[in-house]
Amino acid sequence: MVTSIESQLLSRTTELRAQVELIVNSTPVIDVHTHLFPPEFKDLCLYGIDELLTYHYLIAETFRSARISYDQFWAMSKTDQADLVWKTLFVDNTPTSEATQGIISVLDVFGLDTRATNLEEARAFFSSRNKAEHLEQVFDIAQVSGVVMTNDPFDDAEDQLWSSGISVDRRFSSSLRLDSLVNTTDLAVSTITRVRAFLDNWIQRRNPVYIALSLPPDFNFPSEDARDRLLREVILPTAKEHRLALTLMVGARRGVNPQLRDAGDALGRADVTAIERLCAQYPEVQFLVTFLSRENQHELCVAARKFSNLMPFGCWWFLNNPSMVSEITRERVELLGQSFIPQHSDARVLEQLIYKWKHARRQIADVLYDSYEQLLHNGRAVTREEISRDVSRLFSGNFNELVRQD
Ligand code: FIX
Ligand code: ZN
Repeated sequence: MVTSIESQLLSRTTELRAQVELIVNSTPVIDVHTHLFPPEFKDLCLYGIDELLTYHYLIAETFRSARISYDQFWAMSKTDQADLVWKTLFVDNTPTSEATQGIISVLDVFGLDTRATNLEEARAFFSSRNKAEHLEQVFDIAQVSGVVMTNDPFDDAEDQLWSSGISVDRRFSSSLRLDSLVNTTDLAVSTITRVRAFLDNWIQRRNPVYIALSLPPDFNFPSEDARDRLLREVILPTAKEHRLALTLMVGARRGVNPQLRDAGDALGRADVTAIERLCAQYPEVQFLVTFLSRENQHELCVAARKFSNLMPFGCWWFLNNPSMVSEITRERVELLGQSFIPQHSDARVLEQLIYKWKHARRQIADVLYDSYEQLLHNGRAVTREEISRDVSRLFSGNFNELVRQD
């Protein structure tokens, strides 16, 4: 039976909202940047309440309210640290920050007491879980079809695991993260040749979906430094030769407070024109780019309008808060339509997939609804199929097209 297009048009706002929410919540997403590892990676695969509570976002927040020195905190065991985080942020205070609300979302989804005075019940629950079944359930709840890992080719622990012949869960794709290479300064010509051969070999064996690099706010291109040489002589030629996209994450100021360890990084406003010059000089390379500073977001959208090899992605780290996700996603929809990747989770602990995607989907659904509602007001209604097509493009289509290696 052929139904006329008129009968499929969502011209009532209540029905439109219901359909947008349904589609956004049920469309599988590819998580394009995480720090997750599959169970085959043993201790590198983090899950459970103690790992969740000792996430560096929560450690930074704990130091703002607990009276404890850095040395005292780092001398504690992981379970004692988790107890302190729970008491400080969830018992003595109300968990209103995004990172604390994330813990509440995770406990709630598993039917655990979100007002508990200690972690007994949560610990018993997570330790009773079968790892493989737990992973299935988390991916299912989060509606995540695949995640991209962050793989350091110079990390011995990781290398030993790869080399032990494990077969990696197909939902976990690898990415070649080159921060540790860029932080070295020894750049003899022989080193460049050796590094290129080493990376070619790694790529052949590990089959990454892209090459990635995080950069400080003062990143410039071109420039007279060792990083520029590595980019021109190693990273860009490798990306070109293997037809791999280059993911650039710009604006992290590392180690602003080293006492906080992983929680000690901050951000700074960067220069988007450096990315414009890269995109112009290397039109055959696809660039996936995210900036850490709120102040760079609008400029990134405008740059993406000028270069079709530039794909903005994610609301990274300090921007992964509902107010920022809403603002940035609105800006992107208004300037780029559906030609961007709205979010990545940056999850380090498995169950974070649940809250990071639940919270992101809520903001994305709101933004999309408002945009379709405006379209309706301006004279055009959309259909369910059109909403599905748009959400699939945002959640997986844009990424799949970019990393296609044919
Ligand atoms: O450089 C990165 O990939 C960052 O995402 C991390 O280094 C950071 O610690 C983080 O987890 C942010 O969410
Ligand atoms: Zn990350």
